[in-house]
Amino acid sequence: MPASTADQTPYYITTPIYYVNDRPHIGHCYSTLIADVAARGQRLVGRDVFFLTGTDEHAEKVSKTAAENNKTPMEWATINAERFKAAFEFMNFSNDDFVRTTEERHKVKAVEYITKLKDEGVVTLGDYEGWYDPSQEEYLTEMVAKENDFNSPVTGKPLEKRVEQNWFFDLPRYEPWLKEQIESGELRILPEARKNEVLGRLKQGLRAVPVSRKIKEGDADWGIKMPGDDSHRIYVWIEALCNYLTTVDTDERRKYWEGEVVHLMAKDILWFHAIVWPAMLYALGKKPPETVYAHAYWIAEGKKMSKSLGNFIEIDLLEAYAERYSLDAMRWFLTTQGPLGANDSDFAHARFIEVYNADLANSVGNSMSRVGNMIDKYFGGTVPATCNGEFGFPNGSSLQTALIALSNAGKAVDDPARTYHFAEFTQNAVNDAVDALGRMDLGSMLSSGRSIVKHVDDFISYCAPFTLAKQLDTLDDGKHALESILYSCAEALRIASLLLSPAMPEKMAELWQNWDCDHLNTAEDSNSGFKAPLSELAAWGGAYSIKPGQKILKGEALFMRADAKEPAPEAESVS
Ligand code: ME8
Repeated sequence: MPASTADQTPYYITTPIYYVNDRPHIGHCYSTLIADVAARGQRLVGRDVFFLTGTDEHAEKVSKTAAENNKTPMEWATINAERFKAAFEFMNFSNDDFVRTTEERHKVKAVEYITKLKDEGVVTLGDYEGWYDPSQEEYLTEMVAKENDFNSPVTGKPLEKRVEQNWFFDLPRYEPWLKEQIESGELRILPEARKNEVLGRLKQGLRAVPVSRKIKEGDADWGIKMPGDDSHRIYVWIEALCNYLTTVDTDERRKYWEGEVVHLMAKDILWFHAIVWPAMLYALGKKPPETVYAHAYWIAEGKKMSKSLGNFIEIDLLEAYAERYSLDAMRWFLTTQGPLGANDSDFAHARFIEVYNADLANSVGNSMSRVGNMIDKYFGGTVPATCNGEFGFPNGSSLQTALIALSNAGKAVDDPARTYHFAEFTQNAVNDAVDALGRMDLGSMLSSGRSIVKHVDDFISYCAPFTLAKQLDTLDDGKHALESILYSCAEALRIASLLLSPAMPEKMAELWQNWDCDHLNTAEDSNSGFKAPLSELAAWGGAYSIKPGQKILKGEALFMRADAKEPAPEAESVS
C-alpha cells in the first residue's frame, strides 16, 4: 500500500493550553502553528482529524496579574483568552475547538477524573516538603533545584522551600510501566534526544506528585475545589493536563482518543506530558498518547526572550511581518526554520529575508508564475494537451526537439542524455512527504514539495521552453514538444502545491484558483476541506490532474522579491 493511503485511524493533535496571565507571543503561535501544519497535513492525507488548543486559566499567576490590572481573575482570563483566540484566527489556524479551563464542560470532567483517582486509592493525603517554583507553579526535585542554584530553570527566579499537606498521586507505582512504554516506543517521545532525557531522569526515581494545594487566607477564589475536600484546590497542572481528555470525552468525540493521539509542546513541560499524564491516564483506565513531541525554543536575534530584556516577539510583530511579506510567508519561515528539533532557533530579520527570497520569491513563487506566464503567452492561457511526464529515452522526442531548438539557437547542451520521469518523481515525493508527516518531520514534508519545484526549475533550465517557443514554425513537432513540456511543469507544480499547502494554505488556494484546479471542497461537512485524499488528488493524470482546455491565469506573483536593505518590520505599539 502506498504510504499516502496507509493510515486511516482518527488523528487527535493537541497543543499546550496557554496561561492567560499575558498576551500571546511567538512561542505560543509556533507550537500551535506546528500543530496546524500537522493537522492540515493529516486532513490532506484523508484522515479524520481533531485539533485542539486553548487556555489554562486557573493558575495563581493569572489571579495575581489580574489584581495588578485591577480586574477579577475571570475578567483578566477572558481578556487574554480573547487575545489568544484572535491571534490564532489571525494565524489562520484550523483548530476544531478552543478549550478554556474555566468552562463547565472542563471543570465537571476534571472533578470526575480526580474523584475516580481518589476512589482507586492512587490519590491520597500526605505531607510534602520540596522546592517550589512559584513562577512555573511546580515542584522540582532536589537535584534539579541544586543544578539550578535553587533558581527556576525556566525563569531564573528564586525557588521557595515549601511544606504542605496535600493530596498526592502515587506516581512511583507506575515507574516500571512508564519505563517499558517509553523504551519500547509504545509511547513515542520525540525528538529522540528528548526520549533519552526522560529515560535518564526516570532512572533517578519518581516521587508522588501533588494533586492539590491548600487554600490559604487571602487566596483569590480561583481554581477548582478538590472533590470531597473544600480546604484544597486541584493543583493547576493536574487540572490542566485533564483538558486533553475532558474536551473529547463525549459520545461524538471519544473516537479521537481511541485513535492516534499526539501531544505537542516545548521542552519546558515535557515531563508532565511524558510521565505524569500517561500515568494518570493509565490509572483512569485510558490508553496513553501515542506521541509526545517536545520541540525546542525560539530565541530573538540571538538572545533568550525574557520579560526583563523586553524582547518577546509578540503577535504584533508577527502581524507586521505578515502584512509586509504575507501571512503564509511568515508561516513558512516559522515552520521550516523553527525549533522543531532539539536545538533552539533564532528569529532574526536577515535570516527571514534570506529564506523568504530563496524558498518563496525565487523558487516556489517564481516557478509557478513562470509556468503560468508561458502557458498564457504560448497557448493563450488554455492548457492544450496532457502528457505522461516521461522525457528522454526511449520516448525522448519532446526533449530532443527542445534540445535541437537549443542548438539551433547556438546554445550548448551540457548532458544530452538526461531523462525526466515526472509521474514517478512526484509519486515518490508524495510518499516521502507522508512518511515525514507521520514522524512529525514537517520540514522534510515541505522539502518534498520543494523538491518537485526544484525538479521543474531544473527541467526548465535544461530544455529552455522559451527557446523552443521561438522555433515552432521551423520544427515539425515543436508545438507538441512545447505542449508536453509545459503540461508536465504545470502538473508537477500542482502536485507540489498540495504538499506545500499545509504550511501555506492561502497562497496555494490562490494558485488553485488561478489555475482552475478543483481540489477544494467547500461543503461544510467536509473535515479536510479537500474533495479527495492526497493519494487521489496527487495522482498524475488522475481525476484531479490538469486537463486540456483548463484555463491557467497568470495571476499576480505569489511572493514579490524582498529587499534585504529595507528595515525590518516593527510591531505597532500595543496598549
Ligand atoms: O506551560 N519557543 O503554559 P505557557 C517555543 N499552561 N515555544 C514556546 C516558547 C519559546 N520561546 N515559549 C513558550 C504552560 N512556548 C501550561 C501548559 S498544558 C496541559 C499546560 C510554548 O503559557 C511552548 O509550547 O507557559 C511551551 O510548552 C508553552 O508555550 C508554554 O506555555
